[in-house]
Amino acid sequence: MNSLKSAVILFLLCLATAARSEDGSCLWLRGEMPTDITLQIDSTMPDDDGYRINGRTVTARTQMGLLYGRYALLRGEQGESHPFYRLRILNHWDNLDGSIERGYAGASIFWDNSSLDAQLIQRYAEACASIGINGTVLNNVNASPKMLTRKYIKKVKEIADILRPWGIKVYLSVNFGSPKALGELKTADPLDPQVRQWWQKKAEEIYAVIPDFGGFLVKANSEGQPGPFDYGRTHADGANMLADALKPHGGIVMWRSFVYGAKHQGEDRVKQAVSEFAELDGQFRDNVILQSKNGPLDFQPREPYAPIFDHMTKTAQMAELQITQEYLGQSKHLVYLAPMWKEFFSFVSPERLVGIAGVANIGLDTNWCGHHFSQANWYAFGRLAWNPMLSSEQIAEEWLTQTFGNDSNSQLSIINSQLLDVMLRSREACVDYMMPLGLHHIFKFDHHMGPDPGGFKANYPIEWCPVYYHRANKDSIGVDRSSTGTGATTQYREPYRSQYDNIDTCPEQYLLWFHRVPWTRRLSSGRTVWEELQYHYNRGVEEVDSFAVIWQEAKPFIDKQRWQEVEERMEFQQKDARLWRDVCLDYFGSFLK
Ligand code: BDP
Repeated sequence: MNSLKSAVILFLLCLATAARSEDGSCLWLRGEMPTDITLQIDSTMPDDDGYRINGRTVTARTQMGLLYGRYALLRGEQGESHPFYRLRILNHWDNLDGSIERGYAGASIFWDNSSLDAQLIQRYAEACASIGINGTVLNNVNASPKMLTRKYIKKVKEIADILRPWGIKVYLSVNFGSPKALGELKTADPLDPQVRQWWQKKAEEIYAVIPDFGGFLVKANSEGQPGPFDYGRTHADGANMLADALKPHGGIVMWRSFVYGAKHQGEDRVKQAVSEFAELDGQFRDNVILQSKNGPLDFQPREPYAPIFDHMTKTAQMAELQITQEYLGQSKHLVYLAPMWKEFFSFVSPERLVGIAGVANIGLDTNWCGHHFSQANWYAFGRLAWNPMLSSEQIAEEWLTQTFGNDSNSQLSIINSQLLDVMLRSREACVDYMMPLGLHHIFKFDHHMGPDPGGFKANYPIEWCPVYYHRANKDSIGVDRSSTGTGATTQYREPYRSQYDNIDTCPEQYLLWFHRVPWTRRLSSGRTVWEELQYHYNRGVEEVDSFAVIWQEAKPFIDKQRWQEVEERMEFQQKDARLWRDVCLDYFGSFLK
């Protein structure tokens, strides 16, 4: 009864919001709270912003717990809940000129030359708080040194002041070379006393205006960014220097393991994080967290888990997930990402991590995320960061109800269950029409939208060229990463090491990732590798076609504007899936003629 009532309240609330914003979109749980809820503080509860809901009474130890609990009540939750992770952080790859690296939903909500849109940032904060997100990195990991100048620190303070009531701490990405790049010192060597002092002073300057500042995120010695290697130092030297500067203020350093092309240039790219970091385990300060992408390459539609998570047993670790769909159709494809993230958690136990970061898909577009269904990925990220045990299905159901409404007796609930099915199948469909059987990184150069399996540019690093990732010829396809090949399988823990190493036991979804396979080899279906590729590419296209049929059926139940906007993208996705299939099958098929 209560949950039904909440759902109805929620729906009305969403409609009201939609009308107000004239964009037809409901950003879950935005707007006024119902007034018939009783709130109680209970100082005996664990100190972690959790809550207990009993009927219409919310009990928590902290004000934030009460806020989270009220949102949970609106979702129809009952009982007690505590956040699994202390750090639930969005990473915005926003540049100071307002552009967003890998952003597909308009310009930055934080940065451009005009003054802050405080109302907009507050709405963002509410949406984040409603799903438990409690931190945000405000700028791109490819960080401008200017971020640390007085002008921008002042702006960060303004943003922090707006986010604070919603329990959201701000963090900044920093450029490791800042003291030198800003012309203040001649070096950025982490062991140089002047450099260490520069960072201490910088930390003091920040904390003087933002006392609850969260800390720094760092991309160092990767893709051309400066770092400790520039001075013959290690990642630990670099991270510890920043950690020491932040420590007196309670700040943390999130140091990224997404590195390649520096110290281990020439080595199989998927091995380089372990090569660079494993030997440093145990050398990091206790306020350093190593932040690693879920897979060892780069946010592909499907990757095996990143083995770095197995290697760092004495170092705190966070997973970095990509909410923005750089490699999964950007803002044009309906792809629900929770199943991909749950797949990751099935290999890397949530207990191994101290937090989760998600590369945001948020911009100035009226619907925030470009594609209405991409909002579901922002939502799912927050919900999984709160509780990684939630199922993809439950999260999608919650999102659908809050977005399109719910009435258990109506046609709408039938449509919602069909849309749920679409969402749950969408990631596998994307893998099928883009890169099945362990294929990876065969995207067009630079912008990564669309297929280019034959891509090669002599003036580009080889690990940016699609041909490097499948190495197809007339006999075989795939990369031999077994113990007799590049040895990437040896970085995995058992039983995966043996399983992936052997072509007969390697799961077919990773086959071409770990093995070089003759086109004529028969797979479990009885089909050859070539036939199996065709089967998957065709299945992906058929799946998207079936999603489009369901979307047509949903038309009477969805407001006109949102239906139309999704419809346009759905048509594009159908065409794009065909393009992927046709280009890839033409290209790979050409080796077999
Ligand atoms: C890749 C993106 C690039 C990012 C990089 C990173 O293409 O824009 O800067 O990852 O994570 O996925 O640092």
